[in-house]
Order: sequence, then structure tokens, then C-alpha cells
Amino acid sequence: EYDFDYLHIILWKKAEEVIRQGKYKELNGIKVISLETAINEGILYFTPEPKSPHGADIAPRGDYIAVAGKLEPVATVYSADKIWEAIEKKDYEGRDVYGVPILRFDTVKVAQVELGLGPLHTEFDDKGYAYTSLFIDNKIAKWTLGPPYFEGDEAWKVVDKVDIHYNIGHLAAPESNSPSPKGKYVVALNKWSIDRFPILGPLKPQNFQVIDISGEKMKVLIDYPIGIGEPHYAKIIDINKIKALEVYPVGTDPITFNKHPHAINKGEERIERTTIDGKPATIVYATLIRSTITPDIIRVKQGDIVRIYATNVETTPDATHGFSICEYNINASLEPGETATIEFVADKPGVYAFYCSEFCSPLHLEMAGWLIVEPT
Ligand SMILES: [Cu+2]
Repeated sequence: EYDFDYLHIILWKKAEEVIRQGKYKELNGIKVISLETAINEGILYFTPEPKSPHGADIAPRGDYIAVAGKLEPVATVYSADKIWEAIEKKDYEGRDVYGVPILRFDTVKVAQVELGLGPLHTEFDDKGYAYTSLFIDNKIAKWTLGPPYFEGDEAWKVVDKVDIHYNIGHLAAPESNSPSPKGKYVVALNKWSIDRFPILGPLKPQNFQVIDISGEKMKVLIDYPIGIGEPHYAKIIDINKIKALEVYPVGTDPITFNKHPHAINKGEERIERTTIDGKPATIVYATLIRSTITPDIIRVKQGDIVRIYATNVETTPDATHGFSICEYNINASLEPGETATIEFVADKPGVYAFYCSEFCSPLHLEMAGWLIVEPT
């Protein structure tokens, strides 16, 4: 019906302020600013963009917004300064049917760069270049941003294209969309890999391609087939920003990140017969450490609720243990220091092996015990 869609400009700091002032409705526990409030408080603005666009990505200094055309072979670039200026001057071309102010396209747009077919997403390096995935062309286009990165004829120009394997959706450059992108590489996240790898069955892997962007010409360095999921959005960040634990403090529940209320130390293992909600139950406080599960005999009555609080008391990195009872469809993986709760109803009488299901030492196969379910 229309030749244009709208880029939605949301002044989120102003939205925060409006929430603080209590000008919101609560729906299902979520604070919601109504469209009317957003318009009256000057939070929401539109500006035209070519029909059916795809990604909107912001350049490192926050100065440009690149909208990939998808059905149009262009990136449309808007100036953040010009958007602010138009908002301050209330320089609108009109309002949409709901009353949202529309900023003039020609006032806030600074460039349209012809890239190729199917532009989807744009990432940035540290030198003023933008990299846009071209879904139909199966390429990445490298192009220059405007001032202060590039001036005059050098600005808004495609300088290189690289063929990648089909079909690229997202792409990722280290710390792109941040004030300090790292450059050097871009990774193409390709959705298919037909004709790319030996055929091992109908299910093909998805494929990442690492591209060197340090020189004038982009160069595909390596293919990286992955066996899981469709590679959608991804971010690459500096490894030094990750401060990971090597092991949990012993007795941690990784879901709450607090001490598990039923964690125990070595020597405190025990079995208690009790009731849960009036039903007969056996509660087991167990530890796992190379190469024993304690207790190694668990005797219960048929029909018992069996609840096992299992603590991996290891403090050694990578000393993960498992707790498996095949016939009861139980398999838990416990990282070093983790406490987990395993629960089932012992409805099948018999003697069942439980054992560690994560290789943990040369005595891994000996890390086992018996569940005895006495018939009633
Ligand atoms: Cu083990």
C-alpha cells in the first residue's frame, strides 16, 4: 500500500525518565508506556525507510544508523545528529495514523549506498568501514562510512566484495556495534552448506566462515561447520572481558548461583526415610569425587519418591561427574562444586546400577553403585 516503511526512533533515556515518573501501565507485571504517552512525552519518532528493510545497525561512534534494504539493493544511512536536530526543531513531514511524528526522509538521511542483492545486516571495524551481508548475492560488501571516517569522494563507497558460501544471514565482527570495534576479522554466519562438505546424511551442518579484513581485499581464511542450530545472531567480544569461574564453590546451585540448601561435605553422606506430601520417600545426601559415589548402596521401597541431593565435591578444574540410572531414565551432569537435585518414583522393583557418566579418571568405570528397589 505504501512505498515506505518506518524506521522507529526511540529515545530510551527519555523512556526511562517517564517510567521513573510513574507514567506507565502495568500489564502482566511489565511496565508498559502507552503509544499516547510515548507521543506526548516525545519518546517515539518515525522516519521513512525503503519498504521491507532488514537490520538497523549503529556505527561505532553512534553517529550513523545503517538500514539494510533486503528487497532494495541499498543501505540507507541516517545521521544521528540530524535526527536530534529535526526532533528539537519539530521538523516533521506529518504524523502517522496514530499521531507519531514523522521526520523528513531527506532531512535525516545522509546516504544510500548501492551494495548488491539482499542486504541484511551491517557490522563495523575500527577503521571506518562497514560490512554488509548480501543474502541473495552470497557476498559481503565492504563500504566506507562518511565523515569523520572518510571525506568527499571517499565516503559512502563500496571498496570490496568477497564471495562467501551460501547463504549468509548475520555476520559478526569483534566488538562491532560498540564504541571500540576491534577489526581484523569478520565471521559469516551461513545458513546452508550444500556442496561444501562430504555427505554424511540428509542433515547438513551450518557453516561459519572466518574472513580476514585486515588488508585491502577481504580473504576467506577457514570454514567452520557447526552441528547445532541455525547460526542466527552472534557477538564476538574480547576474551579479557570474560571473568569465568573455573570451579563452583562446593555446594553451589548453578541455577540460583547460591549455596544449595541441601549441599553437603564429604563425610556427611546419609540416607533418610521420610514422607514428602504424605507419600513415602527416601532422601539421599550423596557426594561424588574421583572415583566414588557415596553412598554406593541405596535401598528404597517400591513406590518411594527418591530424592537425591548430589554434590560434586571436586575442587579440580574440569572434574565433572555424571549420575546415571538407565532404567529410570536419569542422567545428571555435575560440574565441579555443583549440587543438583535428582528425583524420581521408584516404581520398578529390582536392582539397578547407578554410575558416573562423564569420563573422569582411569577409575571412571569403577565409579558406580547400586539402587535396590524392594518390592512391596
Ligand atoms: Cu566420575
